Amino acid sequence: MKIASNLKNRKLKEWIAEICAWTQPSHVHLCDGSDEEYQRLAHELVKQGTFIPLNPLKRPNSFLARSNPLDVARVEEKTFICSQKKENAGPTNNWKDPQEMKNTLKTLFKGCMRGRTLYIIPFSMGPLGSPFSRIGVELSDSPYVVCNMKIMTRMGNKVLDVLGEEGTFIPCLHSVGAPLQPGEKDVAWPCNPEKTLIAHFPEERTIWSFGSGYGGNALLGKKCFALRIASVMAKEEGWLAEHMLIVGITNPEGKKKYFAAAFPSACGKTNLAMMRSTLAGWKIECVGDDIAWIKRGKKGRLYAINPEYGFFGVAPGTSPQSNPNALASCCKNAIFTNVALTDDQDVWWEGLSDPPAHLIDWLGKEWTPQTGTCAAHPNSRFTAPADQCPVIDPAWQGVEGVPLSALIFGGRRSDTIPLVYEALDWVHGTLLGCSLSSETTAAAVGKVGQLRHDPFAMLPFCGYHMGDYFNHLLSFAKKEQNQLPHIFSVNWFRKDAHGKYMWPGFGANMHVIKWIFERTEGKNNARKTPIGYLPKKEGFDLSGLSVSEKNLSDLLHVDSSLWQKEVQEMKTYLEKFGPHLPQEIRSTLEALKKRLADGV
Ligand code: O2Y
Ligand code: MN
Repeated sequence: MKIASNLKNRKLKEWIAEICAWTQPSHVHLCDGSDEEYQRLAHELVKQGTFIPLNPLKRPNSFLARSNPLDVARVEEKTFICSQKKENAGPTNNWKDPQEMKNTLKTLFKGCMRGRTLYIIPFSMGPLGSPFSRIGVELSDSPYVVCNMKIMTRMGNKVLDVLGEEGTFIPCLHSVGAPLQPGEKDVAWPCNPEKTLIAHFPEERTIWSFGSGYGGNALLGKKCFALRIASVMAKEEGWLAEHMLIVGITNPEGKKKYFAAAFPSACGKTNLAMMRSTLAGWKIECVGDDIAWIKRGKKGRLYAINPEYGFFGVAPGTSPQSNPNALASCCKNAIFTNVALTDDQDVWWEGLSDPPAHLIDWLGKEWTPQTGTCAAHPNSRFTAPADQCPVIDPAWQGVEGVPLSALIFGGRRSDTIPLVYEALDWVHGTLLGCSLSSETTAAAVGKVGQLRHDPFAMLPFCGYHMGDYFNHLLSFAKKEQNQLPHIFSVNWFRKDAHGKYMWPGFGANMHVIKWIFERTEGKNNARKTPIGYLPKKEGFDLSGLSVSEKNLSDLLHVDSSLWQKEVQEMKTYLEKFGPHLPQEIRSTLEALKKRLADGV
């Protein structure tokens, strides 16, 4: 088969030839990343029944896709880290021997693209020309993936130019796992849920994904590359690949600082990334909503980029009240997956507005409010270009990254964890990240309200032993400690004795951000407690909020007996990392226990 002549990279040509021979696609297409190419593919997807064009007067150049109901989310139980040694994957990852996994995958991939086109998708994670950026090439038989990758990454010819003849790239192989027999009619969402496998080979730095066309399983630049493989590269090369949003905060005097924040799912991460501030004079702008690549820069400061180019946001719950900027981001040039379709060919999901009288639901069935089911799938998504976000930060594409003044860890906790507090130092801050946990919501599988540990919100995304990852974070304290960002914990989800939220959340979170901003300025607005620095009540701005003094006291109270239980819970959890748990984390936890017992 003839492969495009403008492919100059020797390794890439060899790899493509090998994969074509194995998977036997009917056609090969090298993606140039142009708008014309996107339109052509979108048109084909409409003909195929994968895309439904939306009303151009309401939602220009936008499409709805409905997936197979068995292919609706990332599948952690089918996601593997295939390191040479099992120990290197650690207790939080599924592991398979790399040779064994390759053998399984080779069988699955043999002839799997028959009757389909293999798309060559060169992409850059990070702005082209940035020292942070890394190149990947995804070979996929899904045109839906190509269209999403065009929005989510910098993609096409310009990437091949940077790659040149000898540049290195991360090979990412993807197939929906549904070859077509001659004359066989395709389905709208080809996939192979029984045989789905998402495999990462950290030593080889390759990704193989089979059987799913959905989100994190198929858009391999995102979770597979920018977190799992990048976390391994980051450890070896001395940087960090984090599951963090990045925001720029400007105070009324015009001083700007950047913060990065990690939250487990269902904690309002995208809402914070694009928050509309309700605090007069304070502005918040979005650099990224999901992933941060962080490196030491000038004078030992940490600088961050968002390696992505778009948002793959969860739709349900996104509304003019909760996140008007997310809605504006997907007002045009967007792809919606598994949301409901209105009678005037627009999109709808739970929480957007009052339910319309009639819809077509995510399964393509007639729906009315009496139907009694969700019209949109709880994990339905919008894919939207980041530069359509009204509050996108002017520096979001800067090649040097933005300097970080604070790292924030937040979970959904109805008790114990105060609204906000600051760690004593980097090592103590690392302990906050290690012990991050959140209560499960209806959006997740399993029981509602159960505590799920999710260290650094990286549980499904760390490509190596989590204990070694803790150690890697600690290694940053060894140099130029005074330049490191301050570390904070936040909790917007505290409930009172009647089960009512004590903090209004959303735009009001800017009051917490203001306190954090001022802490990083060295303002004396905190009191030292056994768990860290908490706001002095008089140092916390409640202006314009209807939060009672009593609620504020409770939100900022450290309950010693609850905290002693919390420490025990942390200890039990962290022991699962065995000898990989850094001694400094153990001793920092012991010191916390002692401070709680002593009350100082
Ligand atoms: O289910 C999926 O494939 C999407 S998962 C996702 C998408 C965007 C941002 N974050 C996540 C996540 O699981 O953390
Ligand atoms: Mn995420």
